[in-house]
Amino acid sequence: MKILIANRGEIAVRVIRACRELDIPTVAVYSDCDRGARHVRDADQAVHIGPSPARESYLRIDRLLDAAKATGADAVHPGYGFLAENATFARACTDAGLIFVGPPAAAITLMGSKTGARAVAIRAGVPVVPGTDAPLGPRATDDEIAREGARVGYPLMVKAVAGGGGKGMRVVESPDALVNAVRTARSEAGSAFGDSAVYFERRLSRPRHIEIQLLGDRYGTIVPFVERECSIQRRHQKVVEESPSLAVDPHLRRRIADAAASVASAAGYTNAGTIEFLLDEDGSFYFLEMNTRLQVEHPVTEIVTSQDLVHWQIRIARGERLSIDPDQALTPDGHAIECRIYAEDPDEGFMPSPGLVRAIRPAAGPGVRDDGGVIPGYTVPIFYDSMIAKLIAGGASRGEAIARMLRALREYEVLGVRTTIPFFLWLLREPDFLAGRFDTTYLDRLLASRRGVSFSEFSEADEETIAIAAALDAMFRAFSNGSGGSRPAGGSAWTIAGRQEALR
Ligand code: MV4
Repeated sequence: MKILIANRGEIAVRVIRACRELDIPTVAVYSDCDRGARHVRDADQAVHIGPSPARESYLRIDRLLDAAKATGADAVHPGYGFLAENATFARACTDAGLIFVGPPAAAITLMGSKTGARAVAIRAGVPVVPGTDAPLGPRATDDEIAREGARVGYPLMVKAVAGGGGKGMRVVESPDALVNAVRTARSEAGSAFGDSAVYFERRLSRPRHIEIQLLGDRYGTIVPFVERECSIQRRHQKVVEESPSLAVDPHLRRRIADAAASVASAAGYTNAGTIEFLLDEDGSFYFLEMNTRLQVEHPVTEIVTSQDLVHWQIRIARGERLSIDPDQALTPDGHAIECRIYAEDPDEGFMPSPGLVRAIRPAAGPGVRDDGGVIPGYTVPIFYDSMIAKLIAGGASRGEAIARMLRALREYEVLGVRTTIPFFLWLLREPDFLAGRFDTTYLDRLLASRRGVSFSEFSEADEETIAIAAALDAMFRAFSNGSGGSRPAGGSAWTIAGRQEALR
């Protein structure tokens, strides 16, 4: 076997690591701006596939297949994003005689339609959020739309059939706003997915996002794992994930896992996939959608189950049988948490902060895993998602995992670009987060309530910075007349740290 990784960044590095462990040679692909990227260096071979825009490189099925042919690769790992959930790509790989390290194209197509996926769940006897069973016809009259809305009930959500991840979603509070919401949702879905079909679901007010990772082999065995909780999201982007969830006890865990396995079986699913659920305040859970790929947050599951999901993806693709104890897969050993580190400036509304990474020192030490994708000297491009690393911490308890994460976040150094590390240093000390009192609306509400307060105040200065701050502070004191000038009392964390240092 020889695997071409049709992706870039941290996930390409993650897959290369698994291949190394299995003694499988790897082929990286890269665009113009990724010539000096870490995944290109780490792979055994690398093939240039085009200009920086993804449409002209990482999304070019023809160039990826040519690269596989040219290097003698006989398998393709899609990673996540890009072509990972593109059934045309999966089929093109198998048609070219390549092993696609992922689910069958038919399963991608089936679950890619959100109404199709709902129908599979209903057929499997799994609860779905009350809603419409078929997409709303493109020529549905205003009367028909209103009748369907009344049947579902308010508040409701208009969702894109081809959507997922919150794109093209609209909340409708009352009947008079429905026809307009349908119109805008349709046009948004049309331009985002090339499919303007929409459907309705009753809106749950404060659900938690619980998902079940699973593996399926080619012999009909499905193994569901301990849940992940991904309720900490900003504008439909996950920022913190953990496993297990504080809201799930062993009995509920088994019920959700059984439901997930039933949906996967009914879809004829194989390889790694994830079933998303909404968990309501009253403890009821509802199927939401299925992700037919390896997910960004897969490491938290690996930590609490001691399984390597990428190893299993490859072994399943090679035709091996799953040999995981199902009870062990559902029994978390400790607790794990993941923070997604982005090259974004949290003090500027999470604006992307691309540019040259002058230095990077990842965190390490007990219970810490760095899934990084960037080396010093690399320029974080403007063309793709700006995640530069995932930091995962594990421990015997949630408290231990969080303490290790806070320690690791303080240890992590990135020079040259702004990162979301200061934001996490703040969030992971919030009382409601620490107590597990949150749902999918938590982070956006919390951020709205603290407008303007700098996150940098919460990142502790390192020794050198403290020394510089102390020296500057001593200088200000020496040259001031004792009134403290116009500087306010209190001040930034640096000022306080400097003052403490000077007082020693
Ligand atoms: C919902 C919902 C409430 N009720 N559906 C957002 C992303 C997409 N995958 C589904 N989403 C939601 N669907 C119903 N019927 C609330 C959300 C939602 C959400 C879900 C998971 C994680 C974060 C979220 C943030 C806002 C809304």
